[in-house]
Amino acid sequence: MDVERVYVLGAGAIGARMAVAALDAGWPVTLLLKSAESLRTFERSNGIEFDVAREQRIVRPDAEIAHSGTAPLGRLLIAVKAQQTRSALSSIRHRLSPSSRIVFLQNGMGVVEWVEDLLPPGATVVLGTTTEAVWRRGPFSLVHAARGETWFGPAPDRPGDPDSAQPLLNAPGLKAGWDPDIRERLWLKLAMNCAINPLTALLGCRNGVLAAADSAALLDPICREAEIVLTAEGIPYATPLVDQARALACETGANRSSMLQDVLTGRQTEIEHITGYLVDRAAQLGIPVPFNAFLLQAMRIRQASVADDPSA
Ligand code: KPL
Repeated sequence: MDVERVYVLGAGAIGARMAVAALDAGWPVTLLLKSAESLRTFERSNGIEFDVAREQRIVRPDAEIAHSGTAPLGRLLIAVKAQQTRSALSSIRHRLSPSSRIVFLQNGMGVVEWVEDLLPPGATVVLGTTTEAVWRRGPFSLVHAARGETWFGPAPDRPGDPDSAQPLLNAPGLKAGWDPDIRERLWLKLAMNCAINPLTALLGCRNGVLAAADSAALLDPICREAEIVLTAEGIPYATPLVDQARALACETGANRSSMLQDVLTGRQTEIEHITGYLVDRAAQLGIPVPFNAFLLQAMRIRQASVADDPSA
């Protein structure tokens, strides 16, 4: 098995960014693409265009169609959108084995539990979360907007060790670390995504709008509900979540949230793995979260109306 090669499933903004980081760290990288059409687009683009600090680089990983490859996947980074994980993983299941090291780097929570039956027993599974700000100008073309932090840690009830994230832990240009209690970081990121993503997607606004004083009335009840769930989960938070959400909305003010981008391009959103996860956990814990439940339902309707009307 080629244990040194890093396979990246999902060549969106984060997947492609991490492919660049692993290549910069000296690892061979192969992008696992979903179709012959995306492979053709990749071949035409001649690599990944990566704009960082106003300089453009072309970085050249290898690429192949995910389902038609046969080489075993020793190191796999999963960076597809949460809702695509089952179908993407099913397409490469025949290439996984108990010695595979699998890293999930996505928004949302609960994905590993959802795809558990597709993972080989005993495989090492690591979860990651990132605040790297990268946007996609087009297929295989990225703009690095701001340097964030990327953290990895073991998935619950699975063997996980820092070696699985090695290609990214020491990558130049990436601020990355290992946190044995990654759950705290995942919950805090989830809470921020619950606060910012559905509101921006429903209002059709950039993140910065939520930093304005008159948006506090909207963010506040969403964050208060999340605080009760986090407390019940034993997750500490240093400052009120509404303050954290406003600060993040301000820092990323010019961004369109990933959920707004999905709505605008008619794609399925990650709502079920973000607000849906919070609402499910709250129900299991007996905590009422009416504002988040409202947003979940409103987003489901918004998403269905986009699917119905391609011009929406
Ligand atoms: O993670 C994000 C997202 O858009 O998914 C935030 C932090 C809200 C930045 O846009």
